[in-house]
Amino acid sequence: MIEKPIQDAYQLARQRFADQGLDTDAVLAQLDAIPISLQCWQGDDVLGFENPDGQLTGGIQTTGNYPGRARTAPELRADLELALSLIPGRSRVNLHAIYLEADGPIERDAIQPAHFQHWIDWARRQGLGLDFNPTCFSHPKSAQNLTLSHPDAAIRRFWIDHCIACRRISEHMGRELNSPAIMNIWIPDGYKDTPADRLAPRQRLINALDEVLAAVDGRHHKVAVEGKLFGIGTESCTVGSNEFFLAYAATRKTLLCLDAGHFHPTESVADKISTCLCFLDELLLHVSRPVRWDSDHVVLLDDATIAIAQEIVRSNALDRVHIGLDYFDASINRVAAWVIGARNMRKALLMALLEPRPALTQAESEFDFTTRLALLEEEKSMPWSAVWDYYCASKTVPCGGEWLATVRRYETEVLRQRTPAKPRMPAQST
Ligand code: RNT
Ligand code: ZN
Repeated sequence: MIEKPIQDAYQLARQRFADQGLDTDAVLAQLDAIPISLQCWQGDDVLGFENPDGQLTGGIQTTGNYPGRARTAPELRADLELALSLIPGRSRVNLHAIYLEADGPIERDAIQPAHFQHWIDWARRQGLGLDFNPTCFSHPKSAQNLTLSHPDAAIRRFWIDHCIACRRISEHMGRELNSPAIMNIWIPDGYKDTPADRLAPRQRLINALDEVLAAVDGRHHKVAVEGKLFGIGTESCTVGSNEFFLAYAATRKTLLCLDAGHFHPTESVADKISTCLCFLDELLLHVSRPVRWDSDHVVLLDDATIAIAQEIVRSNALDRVHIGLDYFDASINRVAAWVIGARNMRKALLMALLEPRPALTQAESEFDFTTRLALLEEEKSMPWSAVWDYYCASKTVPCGGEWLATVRRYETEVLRQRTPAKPRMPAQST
């Protein structure tokens, strides 16, 4: 039963949007069906369960020591369940290979679908799709920040075999859950200082990736590749640069992953979407928030996120652009971090779906840029938030900040009881 003030506000908003030719009921049905993939690694600071003493390496970093990091897969699933109950709409869960559940140590080139069976069973019960990624970092064999492009053929072989094992697992997940798993390959490969040879590592990377692609045929998973500007310790050269992977994806017909934190700070990631759609069938997004560097802060409802949503909708590409979140903040409640970022992404999509598109494109086609600007600015103060509240209420998810009380209760009852034997990160204020 939806409360009267929410109903009333929605009816008024519905009329305002109808006056612009928009059917908000239809928009909400469309919004609800857009999958957003939640990154499991926000829940445990990208540490995984492969090795209880494992450290995050590869030039990415989580900062903060907020209490309550998930230490086991059941804890992580419980935390995800709470987050999912506070996020309206269709979600997926994005895993990395280090989130396996095995009885003893198992090398990454030997992981099997069985190591992810609990995740698959859980996802089926929750009605979720899974995405799955090789973990080419946080491992002794990635200590030099070189994996698929490593000059040593044996190390390269190890990472190729890891990626092939991950393709089999992705394929299994997609088949089991009847929803293709997106398998994103991100590697940390690069050099801190100016390399003498930038070409050879890139050629090795092409050959390694080609082997990974040739090894498995699959209809139930899709391979994406993710480029990057730089990482900590690879400031001078990133082997898998954005140009490298754009060209690779276009020639090999894989998906390209655009991570919002992987470009120069003044570049618009949103603007890249339509260009990529001209040359690629499908894209993967890692929606994130870089603050001064690829810091992976929680996604805000800011201009950058709204622009990304607008570009997907304006390009009619909701079925070609897969939306995943990629941030990891250990300085705040980790469940709240998921909820805030995922709700913001979906709010941005709602705003984009509520644009008066025919009027905008007509103004543009008539070179009436005055009208175009006026419409775009007036759009910002249209009552989209009343539509959002009604949507949340209809999904029995809290409309506004009331969700925080639920997270706080869980923090007291569950998260703060998880005192780790020893902190995994340098102590910081909480
Ligand atoms: C790193 C990439 C990569 C990772 C995750 C854990 O810069 O963004 O996608 O963040 O896969
Ligand atoms: Zn990413």
